[in-house]
Formats: sequence, C-alpha cells, structure tokens
Amino acid sequence: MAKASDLFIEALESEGVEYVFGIPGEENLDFLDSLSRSASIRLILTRHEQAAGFMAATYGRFTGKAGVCLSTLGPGATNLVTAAAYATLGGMPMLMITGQKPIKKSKQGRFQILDVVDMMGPITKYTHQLASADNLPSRVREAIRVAEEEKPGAVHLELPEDIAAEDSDQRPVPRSYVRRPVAEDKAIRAAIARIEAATAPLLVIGAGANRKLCSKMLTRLVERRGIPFVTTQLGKGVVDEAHPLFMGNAALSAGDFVHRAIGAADCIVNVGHDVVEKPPFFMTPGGAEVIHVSFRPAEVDPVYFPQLEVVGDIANAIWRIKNHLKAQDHWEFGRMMAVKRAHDADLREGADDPRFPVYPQRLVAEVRAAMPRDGIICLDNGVYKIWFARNYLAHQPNTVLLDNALATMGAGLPSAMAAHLVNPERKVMAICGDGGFMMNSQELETAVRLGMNLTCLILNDSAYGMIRWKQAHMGFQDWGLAYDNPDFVKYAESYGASGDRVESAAALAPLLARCLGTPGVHLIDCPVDYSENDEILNRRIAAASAAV
Ligand SMILES: Cc1ncc(C[n+]2csc(CCOP(=O)(O)OP(=O)(O)O)c2C)c(N)n1
Repeated sequence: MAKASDLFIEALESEGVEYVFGIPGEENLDFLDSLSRSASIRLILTRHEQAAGFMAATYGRFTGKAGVCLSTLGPGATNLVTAAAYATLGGMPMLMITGQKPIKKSKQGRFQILDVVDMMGPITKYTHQLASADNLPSRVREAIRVAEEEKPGAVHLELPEDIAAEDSDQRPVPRSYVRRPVAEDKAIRAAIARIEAATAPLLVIGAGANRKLCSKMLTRLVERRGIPFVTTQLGKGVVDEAHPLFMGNAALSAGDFVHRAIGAADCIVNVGHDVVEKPPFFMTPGGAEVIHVSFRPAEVDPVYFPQLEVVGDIANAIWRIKNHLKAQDHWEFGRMMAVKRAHDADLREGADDPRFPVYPQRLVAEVRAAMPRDGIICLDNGVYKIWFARNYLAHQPNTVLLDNALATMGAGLPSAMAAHLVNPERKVMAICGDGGFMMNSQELETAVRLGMNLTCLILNDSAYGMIRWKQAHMGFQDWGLAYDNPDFVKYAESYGASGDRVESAAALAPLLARCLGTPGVHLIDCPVDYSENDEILNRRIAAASAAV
C-alpha cells in the first residue's frame, strides 16, 4: 500500500519528470512531503505561480516532455491561468497540479473554493479532478500523454487533500512507446510532382516544424535540393537563418522583403503551419499553389485553402520528399535571390548607429554579435520582438524563444530561467521591455537563490512602447502609456544580482561580453530610442522592399 501523494510522485518519476515548478499551499502539503523524498525530482520554488507556469511550459518546449507546475487551490490556480494559455496556444506540453479542499468531507464552506477543473477547460487539452487514489496512476499517464501529443499544450490535474492522503495498492502506469501516424505515399508523391513541376518552389517553416527531427530533415531538404526557405516567428532557427537560401522571417504582417520573396514563388510548401500565428502569406485565387505539410489537416479560411495536404509526422514527410525529389533545371530563383540581396543589405542598416539611447537595429546587431551560435535569447513581449524576429538570425532551433501565440508579457525572465535549467552549459539571455520585465521581476530572487547563470537585458523606454507605436500609427494622441521605472541597477543589486546601466551605444558590447562571461545573474538597463519605429517598420521597409 502507498499513500496517494507518494504514488503521484512515483508516477511523475516514472514519466521522467525532473522539476516541479511552483508555490505550494496548505492543500499541497501531502504532495510536498512526498516530493521531499524524491531522489530525481527537484522542487523549483518560485515567487509567483505564473512564473512557475512559464518555466514549466518552456521546459516542455525544449524537451518535448511535459513540464510540471504546482499551485494551491483558488488564488494559486487562477495565477496559473495565463501560463496555461501560453502553453496551449504556444504548443508547449505542461502539466499543472493544483490542490483542493477535501471533497468527501469539509467543514470550511466555500473558503477559497473555485471550480478550477471547469476554469481550466477552455485553455487546456485535459482537466480532471482526482476523486480516487486508485485511478491516480492512469490519470497521470493520460494527462501527460495528452499534453505531449501533437499539438502539445497544457493539461490539469486537481489533487484534493483527502485523496492525497488516501492509500492505494496501485502502481504507476509506464510510458508507452508511440509512433505518430505518417502521411500516405500518394500524398508524398503528389507533393513531389507539384514541387518538381513548379518554377520557383519555396518552403515556409512554421511553428509545428519546430520539433527535433524536423530541423534535421528540413536542413537536408534545403541543402540537397537547393530550395529557398522563409521562417515564421515560431519557426525561427529550425533551419539556420544564416544559410544563403534563407529569404527572411515573417516578423511583420505584410510589406517586408520576405513578402516580396514569397510573392516570387509559384509553389509554397507550408511546413508546420499553425493558425495561432498571423498568416505568413495570404493565398489568393489563381495565386501560388500551396502544399500543406503538417501533423493536422489545414484549417481553411479566406486566405488559406491549400490545394494539397500532406498530413502526418512532419519529419517523416520531409525525409521522404527529400529522398525522392529531384532538383530541376527549370527552377528559377533569380527574382528571390535579388530580393534576398536587397534584404541582406537592409538588415545591415543601422547596425553601427552611434546614437544614444540605443536604436533597435544596433541593439539587435550587438546582441547577435555577443551571443554564441547556440546561445539562447528569451524575449518578453514588446515592440523589440519584431526587431529581433526580423533582424536576429537564429542558427539553431529554440535559440530564439518568443511567444507569437498568446503573446503575453511577463514570460521573458521565467522562460530564460527554464532555458538555463535545461541547457546549463549554454549562454542564456532574457530580453525584456521595462513593462514586461516588471510583470515577473520578482523571479530575480529565484534565479539568484538557485545560482543560475543568465543575463537580463531590459530595454528601457519608460512606456508600453508597443502600444505607443500602434497608437501613433493609428493617428491617436500620445496618451496613457508612459510610466516611471525603479532604479534597475539598485533593484538588481537588492536581489544579489549584478546591475549595470548602458551609458552609450558603444558601451553595450563590452557590457554584454562581461555579463555573458561571468557566472551569476546580471541585469543590464539599456535605454532605447523607439522614436523611428513607426517610420521604419511601417513606411521605410515597405518602400525599400517595394522598390526591388
Ligand atoms: C499580459 C499582457 N498585458 C498586456 C499586453 C498588451 N501589450 C502588448 S505589448 C505591450 C507593451 C510592452 O511594453 P514593454 O514591455 O515596456 O515593451 P516595449 O514595447 O516598450 O519595448 C502591451 C501592454 C500583453 N500582450 N500581455
């Protein structure tokens, strides 16, 4: 016989869980006590449940295995809501475990009680209250199976206090060996025929292609068959963006060089398309033909109605296409390459701009120069995300973590902390607006306490810059979006981190080098000038790309 909370931990151990991120409440004390005896699972105690959820989701994003987070009932569980949405929209496997008052007998009325199982319904793939210790092992297995299955996302289990204390003679259900279904031969042959018949085929690499094996297969397809490619924001780095056949990232919705390159294609192989991202291109009747390659069939809408679907495991489909596809003499990429040359020149513009506060182009160039090829940048959500997606070339998958799904603020620092835990030997940088940083800045304490090595770069414009940019663009008056910041240097130091302020554009590079080269948690307060964002992002780029 084992206590249910012990059985829960054993079930998590049998799943290979390494961390439980979170904040326990009194309803989790049996679980916590059982966790204290685990030899393989470590508790990462955080300062906010939302941050714990962002960390668990990011762990899932890196490993493909469900990251686990923990909270109490009511207020702890509501704090997990944003992270659940982040994981589900972003395709990151995550298991949330929340406590609850006893369900069989309770004398506490409705104190702190919410229907958490129902609350999690719209934002998870599975949500369930454990009502018996005997069912616990199969429920844990099922929850994790669902979280990790394509498209990955958040799942939720509620463990009430009295169930946690029950005894059971059940054992954990072992993980099963699962293979994803693969596409039919006919679909693969049809795709090959269409790509071979095209004049200018192009690969568009999206969120669903950001999986371990896909990256390898897509790189081979690009290299061996010489097909150009573009990436979406969540597809960044799946194939090395420094490759001569890289045509750009769909950071802006329209009017950029990348859209000119897409316009030059007559057959688009759209790999891992996820409707959660704004469409990287709009289909038009009579326009380029589209082949949809994904785990799931295409969701059709007015601008997306692919003529051919290759549905099944993406890596397998690309591998088979690559094996049988023959590069064609009639393929003609002259137009795309002309766009690429103009695009490359545009990306170099402003990289050495001496003005201060620092301009976004210089900032991106400095961070790229400071980060090794396998270094990981974790972006919070703000206007700089567009600049990084567009101008920062990612060399490897998951080296640019950004959220182009829920697009929430507050995930920059927690996701960097998880990135460090999963990749302790690599350089990790959180890049946050002053607004987004302050939404989870308390986790500096967690990072310092756990002896993490990471640098947090704060882009300081004393405003919610992204909204200010949209406000200006839409012709509204500049109102309601500015604030004052704390002294970030002192703030960092009060947590036991190092704090530095950038005083000139030239000072940024040596400071980045010093922080990245020194163990510990570092915070850099970098004043930025966004005054030209509207002019550049909305007009100058569109004019320059239209001229090619
Ligand atoms: C949790 C959350 N609240 C509000 C928003 C809307 N929003 C998007 S970007 C942004 C401003 C971000 O400001 P900051 O972090 O300072 O970055 P900046 O754009 O100034 O570089 C806001 C308010 C959001 N995406 N997420």
